[in-house]
Amino acid sequence: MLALPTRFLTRVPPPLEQRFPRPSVMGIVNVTPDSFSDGGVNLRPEAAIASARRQLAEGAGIVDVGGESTRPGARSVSLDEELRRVLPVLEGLEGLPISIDTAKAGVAQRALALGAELVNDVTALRGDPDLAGVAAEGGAYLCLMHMQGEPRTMQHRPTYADVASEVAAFLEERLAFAVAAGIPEERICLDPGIGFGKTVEQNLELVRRLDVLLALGRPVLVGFSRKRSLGRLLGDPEAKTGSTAASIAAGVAAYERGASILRVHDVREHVEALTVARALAS
Ligand code: HH2
Repeated sequence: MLALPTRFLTRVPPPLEQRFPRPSVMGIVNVTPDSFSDGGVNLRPEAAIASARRQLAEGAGIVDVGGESTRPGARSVSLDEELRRVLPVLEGLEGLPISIDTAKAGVAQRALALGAELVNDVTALRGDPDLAGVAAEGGAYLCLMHMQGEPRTMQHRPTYADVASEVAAFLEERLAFAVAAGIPEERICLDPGIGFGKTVEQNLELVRRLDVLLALGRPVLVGFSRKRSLGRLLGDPEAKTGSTAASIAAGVAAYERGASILRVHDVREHVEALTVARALAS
């Protein structure tokens, strides 16, 4: 058999916009005791694996597996604990399209070795100095998300002069950083970080003015699913989550304003709604 030099054997994924045509759905499996909407539900690996498989069968293009909650007020978990939570799940999902929701290079590295395609880093490469190198070497897709502050304190009076242009300026800088670190631009998508250091009105404004983020030239991912802003918009000032119906409205609105990937908990409902929205798009 012809022996190929190893450089021909390394993974060269197609551009992110080809791999995830608009609209694509990213399902969610949180292997955590404390995630804001599905905490505890998927702590057993068998439950998490079954949930991911179901979401893929329902039409998700990829499923995001996370072992650390980033809900408002959440505290960080150790590398060992995060690995203990996600590794059995990733092993059970080998060969399927998986994204790893982590800010830790050690977790991303193990996930990529088990076949994960995308690194979803809510710190946009500000958390772990080794993560950019791991994503670059692993040939991974990367999602860079905006967050003001950090999960423990981010909802204490978030302030912006102009939320859309400040989020865009942040993502532009992070995109340049990632590219300089060796991650090809065509593998990167950008995310306004709904609920990460933003009021209800600021979250809505980011979707209304998604064109400001699209002007950066990269696909945009939006994660409005079940976020507390939706519950608060519906009149409960103490809401910790939003309903499925409210999530779908936000997801479809984001798609119509140009979002490519919708990160959602209720895959089947979003796939149905987006299929119709796409058919109706002019
Ligand atoms: N939201 C959450 C977690 N990760 N990643 C991206 N790129 N965008 C998001 O909007 C986003 C994210 C929070 O939602 P969830 O995973 O359901 O909850 P928790 O962080 O409590 O596990």
